[in-house]
Amino acid sequence: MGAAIHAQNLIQGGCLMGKSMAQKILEKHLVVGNYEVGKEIGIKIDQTLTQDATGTMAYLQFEAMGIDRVKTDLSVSYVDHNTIQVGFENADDHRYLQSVAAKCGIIYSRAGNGICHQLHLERFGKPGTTLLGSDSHTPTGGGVGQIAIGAGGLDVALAMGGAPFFLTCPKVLKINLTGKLNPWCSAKDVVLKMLELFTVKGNVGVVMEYGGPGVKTLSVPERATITNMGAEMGVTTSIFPSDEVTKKFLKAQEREKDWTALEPDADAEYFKVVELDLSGIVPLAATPHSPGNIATVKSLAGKEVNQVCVGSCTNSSFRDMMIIASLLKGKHVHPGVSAVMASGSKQVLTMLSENGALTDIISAGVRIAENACGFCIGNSQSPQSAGISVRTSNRNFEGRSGTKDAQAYLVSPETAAAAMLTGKITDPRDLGVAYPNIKVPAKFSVDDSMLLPPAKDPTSVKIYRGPNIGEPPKNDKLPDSISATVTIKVGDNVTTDHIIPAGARMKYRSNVPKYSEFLFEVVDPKFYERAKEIKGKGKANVIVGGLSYGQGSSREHAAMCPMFMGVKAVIAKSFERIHSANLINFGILPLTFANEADYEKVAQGDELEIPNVREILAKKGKMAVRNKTKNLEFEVKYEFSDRQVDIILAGGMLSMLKK
Ligand code: MIC
Ligand code: SF4
Repeated sequence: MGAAIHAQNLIQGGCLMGKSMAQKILEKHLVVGNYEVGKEIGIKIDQTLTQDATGTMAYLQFEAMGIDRVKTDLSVSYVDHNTIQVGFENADDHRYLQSVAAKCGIIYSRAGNGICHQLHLERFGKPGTTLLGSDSHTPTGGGVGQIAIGAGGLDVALAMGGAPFFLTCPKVLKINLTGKLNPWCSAKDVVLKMLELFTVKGNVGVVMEYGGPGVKTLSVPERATITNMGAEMGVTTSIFPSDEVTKKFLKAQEREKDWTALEPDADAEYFKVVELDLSGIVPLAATPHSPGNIATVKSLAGKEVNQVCVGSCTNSSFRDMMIIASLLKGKHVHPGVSAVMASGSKQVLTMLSENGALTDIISAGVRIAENACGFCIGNSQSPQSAGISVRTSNRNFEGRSGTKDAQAYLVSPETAAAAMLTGKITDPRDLGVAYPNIKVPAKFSVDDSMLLPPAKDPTSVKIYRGPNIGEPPKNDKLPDSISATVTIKVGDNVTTDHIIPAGARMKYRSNVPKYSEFLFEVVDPKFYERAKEIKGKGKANVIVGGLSYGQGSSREHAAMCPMFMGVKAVIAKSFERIHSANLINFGILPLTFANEADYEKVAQGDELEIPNVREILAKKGKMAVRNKTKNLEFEVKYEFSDRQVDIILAGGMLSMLKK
């Protein structure tokens, strides 16, 4: 035994071990640096995706770079978030997006076609390739064996221009799946189990690679549900092998030619292997207000439910919707429940309509929303005051549903259907009916008519700019020393939904001065006024945060709007990957307390000073923050590559590119 461990160490030390899937793809795409865990690497991006809420800024930034046509193999601009269109803003944004796509060589997916991640999986995702998307759930593509990563719009714009995407070379963790899911237990329960095991923080810089004999028991949409919600754990991405199941899926989508096999080497090296027995999974739920608060559905059974929403990029495949349809067939939604369905794509909705399942859903009394994000982002279907909403989506942050005191529970389609019928949280195994046997067709309904190809003659396209479209704001270069006031101090697990809300406010995404008025709205509605006053006095604003600051979405407005309000630094116990990259891109310093206990040494309203900050960064020296109000000093840490230091000194990526 001892000898075996020794031999294993020798092999690891001598780097004779085989490669994980992540390593294979990353190495193949490496353009800057070496594959060395923890070091910054630059990779070539094959495909990009944007959605309308992050896309307008991404394309404005792309335009500002002065590049005429995208340099990727494929770039797609989806319209799925802001489809409600109350007021002119969203429609104007969509016209802008359509025209810029036509001119710059991008495929445009029209509103109504579906949710970016579901659509990309169906129509474009290719095993072995890289995908960068301006949405945190881009890792859905890991379901077909892509290295699919979420990023801020500016990083996606750069990738469209042919620049490498920079990331910290990740540690690869293997999840060894064994067994097979029992009836009523689904992929959603698997990822909720993962969230119970790994929580929503502490997984930055990790790729989760799924393997083992259990993999072949999961379909591509089931795998995609799992990789989709990897985002909630804060990992760089999650990936499944590309196997016969993947081939079958691509064939059903008339894309068999896109298939290639992908698997790790038999002796692949992982920093950790975690065993997960699918047959031990039971129905689970994420309870308010975090996807990481996991409980068994059984333990919550009996709780009265006011609303049930099915859909979102996590659970809106044909099979997911068929589960709902089959369980509702011939029955009615409980009178206490408002039930809503938003299927993930036009393809899924068409197939439900063709096979009659849509009739079963409508007859049961479910409200049919369009194929879009809808309820998931809280721009529609806000629950009643203090209402309990059961959802198949991936995030239940406070206020995200559009109702501040609502309680959202995240569950599988099986558990959602049970709540629709009973009006209570119900373990679906207790419904007392047979588990539906869903036959997934060998051929899906393929119709790409809502995917508009770019113009053949780009010179003929005039870019449409309605009054909602502003200029992307730029920052000044970093001052020699920072003299600032702590405008707000927040606790652990502050999400980008807390920093800048989505929902009804999202229509201002293309108008940064207006959108900035809603910074920290759900936490402290006075933030904007204070920040404005401090900025007016010629001082900088500083934000103080706890652990895992900036969790959740990729929205770069959570950095861009603070930048616009004069925020120069965020000092936190730790940061999430995408948000920290966005802060750097917009010239804001993400600093961590060298000693976590120093978090207590700073309060809202304190006057801070970071002397000689430019000089320190240029030399990568030790940085101290002076708290003038409390007359004390504490050390802060940063880990910036030379490239990142240059970006920060210049006052952000756009200023640097200009220079
Ligand atoms: C989300 O689910 O939070 C969003 C809305 O899709 C965001 C993107 C955005 O804020 O536009 C995300 O996941 O990145
Ligand atoms: Fe849309 Fe919700 Fe998915 Fe974000 S998580 S892309 S809002 S469906």
